[in-house]
Amino acid sequence: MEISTQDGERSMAEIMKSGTLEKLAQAVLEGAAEDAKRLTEKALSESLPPNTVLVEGLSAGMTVVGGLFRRNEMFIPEVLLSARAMRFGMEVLRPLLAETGAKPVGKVILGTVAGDLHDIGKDIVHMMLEGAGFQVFNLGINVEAHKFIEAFQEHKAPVIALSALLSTTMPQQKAVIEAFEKAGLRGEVKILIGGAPVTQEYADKIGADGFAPDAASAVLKAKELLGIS
Ligand code: B12
Repeated sequence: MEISTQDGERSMAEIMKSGTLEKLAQAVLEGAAEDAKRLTEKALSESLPPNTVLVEGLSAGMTVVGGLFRRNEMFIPEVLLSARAMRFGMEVLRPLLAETGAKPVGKVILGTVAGDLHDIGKDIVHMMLEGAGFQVFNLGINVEAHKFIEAFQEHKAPVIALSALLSTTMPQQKAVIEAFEKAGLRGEVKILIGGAPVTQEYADKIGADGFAPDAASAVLKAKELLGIS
């Protein structure tokens, strides 16, 4: 890593730590799952907060992957290897992010909508919510609208969080809202939506209660929707 003059202000320990995060991002980019796991553990052993390791290490790598995929410089098999590497690191972080929340502050039902198989961002939202003390019922990917209703009837979670990564599956977020309306349950839930192509404008348009652009703001939004400060 190149050290600029600005780095003169930082301690050697900090520079070494950021070096680990860079290597971790690189491991995700290269799809090196074992390295991603090892570097996640190393970053934690350097006392970096789990959240920093997630955002500045694992997610940073995946953001680069996103850009390369978009420009056709990286292809699906490689993207899947990166996703796997990210997951290896996430498994190390999961219990640590979960244990930072003292007692459950609320319940959230979370899922990727029908027709959509993307789950990396959703699972980060899951971890961050858990870390903030929420109990999360993660329904997985490709979840039909009626499954969200069934999960609500079972768990009585007041927040339904919907992930969509494709412009073709965004309308499924609307379909879930309509399904709650049809079931006469719309007034009992707050619907939070997200995913790379989703915007506040879209949330307003389909009558969702909230939108958040990333996992950290998803936590803030979920709290806001439940009136928790
Ligand atoms: C990884 C990936 C895949 C992997 C998914 C692996 C997995 N297990 O998830 C694979 C290879 C399977 C895949 C397949 C496809 N993909 Co894809 N994929 C991506 C890629 C490169 C990264 C997505 C990702 O994981 N990002 C990292 C995470 C951390 O970010 P995120 O998902 O945005 O999540 C954050 C926020 O959005 C938010 N968030 C997410 N969910 C939620 C939910 C709530 C409630 C809230 C509040 C917030 C929130 O918080 C997260 C964390 O901060 C994106 C490119 C991109 N830049 O997004 C394309 C992308 C999403 N894919 C795309 C396409 C076209 C496809 C395919 C159709 C390709 C094909 N021709 O087959 C298929 C569709 C499969 C399907 N039916 O779902 C397009 C979508 C274009 C569009 N607007 O519709 C993208 C944008 C790439 C592109 N530019 O072309 N893909």
